[in-house]
Amino acid sequence: MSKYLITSALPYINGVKHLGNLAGSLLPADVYARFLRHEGEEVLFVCATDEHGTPAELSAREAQLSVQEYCDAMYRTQSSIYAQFGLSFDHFGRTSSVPNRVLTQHFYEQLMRHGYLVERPIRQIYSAEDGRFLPDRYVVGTCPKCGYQAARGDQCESCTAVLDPTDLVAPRSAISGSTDLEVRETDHLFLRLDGLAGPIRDWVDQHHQWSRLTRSIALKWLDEGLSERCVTRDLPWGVPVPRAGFENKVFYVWFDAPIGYIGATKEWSDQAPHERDWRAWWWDASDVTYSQFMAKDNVPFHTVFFPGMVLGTREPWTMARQIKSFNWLTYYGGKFSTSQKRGIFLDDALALFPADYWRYFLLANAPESDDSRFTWELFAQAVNKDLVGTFGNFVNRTLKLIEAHFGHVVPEGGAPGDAEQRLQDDCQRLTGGYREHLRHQEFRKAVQVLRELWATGNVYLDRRAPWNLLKTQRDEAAVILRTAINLIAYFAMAADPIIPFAAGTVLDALQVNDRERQKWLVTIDLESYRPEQEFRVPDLLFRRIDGTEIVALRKRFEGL
Ligand code: B3M
Ligand code: ZN
Repeated sequence: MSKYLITSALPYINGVKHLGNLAGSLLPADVYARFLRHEGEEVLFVCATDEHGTPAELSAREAQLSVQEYCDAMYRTQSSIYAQFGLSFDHFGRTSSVPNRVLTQHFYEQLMRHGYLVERPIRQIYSAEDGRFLPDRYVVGTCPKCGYQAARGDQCESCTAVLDPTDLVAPRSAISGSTDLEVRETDHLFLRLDGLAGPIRDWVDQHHQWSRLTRSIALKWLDEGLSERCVTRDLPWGVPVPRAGFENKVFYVWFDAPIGYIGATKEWSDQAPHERDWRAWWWDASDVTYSQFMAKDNVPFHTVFFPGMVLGTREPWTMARQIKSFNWLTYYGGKFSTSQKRGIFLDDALALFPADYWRYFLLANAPESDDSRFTWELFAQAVNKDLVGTFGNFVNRTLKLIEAHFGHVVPEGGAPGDAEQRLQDDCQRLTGGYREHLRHQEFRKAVQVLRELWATGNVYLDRRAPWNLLKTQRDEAAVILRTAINLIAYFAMAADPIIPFAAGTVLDALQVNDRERQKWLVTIDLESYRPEQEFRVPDLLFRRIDGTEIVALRKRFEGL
């Protein structure tokens, strides 16, 4: 028996996230968690807001709040948005929590003890015009590796090279644009990644099941050779460094952020210490299978940097077995941009359409093997064709027909025939494939099969045309409709990981009880929802998005 630990990359606290963040980590992690729970596995799905670093500080300043107040408010906003999207976290924590501080300082002690942290003087960039040290990402310039001209001091967005600000050619302040930058010397701590390269590579080599994207990024980093990385910063906000002379410094945000996965689990366990044990998931836990979900720019930190930290402690922390990474979701082929107000933020998305519409589209078009495009036209097509036209239509026409001719109970009829047997076999085969894809975290393929499964319902109804038999062969019509209402229950159960709200509405209307729901899709039995069981006809599950609406949405979101 294995236990499944699932984490999504921790969203930054500095504002409401956009559809890309949902598509590239939070949502697929949720689908996987929901799927495994249905499969009867023991699952722990944790996430948190990533609250340290300069983006938090600067956003707070913009909002004219203290950093603490800003983070408190934004934590509430983000939590509520994720709940509205149906993200089924067992716990959604914060990297600024006490458990995370304690754990981060523990990692520091261990790494120090084994000689993987060293103190060195560094030359830091100070901007006279801004009156402050410039954190890495507020120094921009030309990437020394690929020549991209707007590379940030921590990472080049174009080639994903991880950088130090002093690596940049022609650096300037991202705040003021000033090139009047001066270098001052101060002591910082460095993680000896160079000394950890061997163990990290051994660990990477043990994971051939990673996708090509994840592996290639990890290997590229390792092949380029690892060097020491500075893990402290001259900032007031963050996890304090418990060391003489470091009173005004904190840990670098990427040092404490991944520890936040453990910190969030500890928060969860502290809420019910007699029932929950965070150590059972993280410490010497060989029965735990751990999957991480993230966008590709986070891969170096999860395949090299954080594993290096973990290996350097020489303690038995759980390490990821699967690292599922995603390419970009684009808005009409371009980058989602906060500053240019291009693209769709999650609060706007929820105000426009129900969460399931977004979930369905983003999973059907998950940027798995390549970037994928969001366009309103594609969005409307997915909603209109698949949700309204296939699933919604099948549910609606079946239940309406039964209601009109048999009332609100599953019709009684004769025995199922060959057509029903074939249908059952098809469903069994399709759900088998669907479960395989979800098990392998192949979300696009899973949705493709789900769509095929739904389509079998409409094909069956059209072929058997029960409406023609109601007068002359009422018994036969009853068998067909009884089979069809059973299909609805299966379709909804299958859909639950992808569109949980609509699935819940359907299962509630059919009064499918928890015991039935727990049977999930393992054996399809189109006779299990019995005659005489009562149902309600739910309101229309989905609504069409028409052409004029699309035009208006395009205009509203086209950006500056
Ligand atoms: N907050 C970056 C991001 O949102 C970062 C992820 C942390 S995962 C430990 O892309
Ligand atoms: Zn570059």
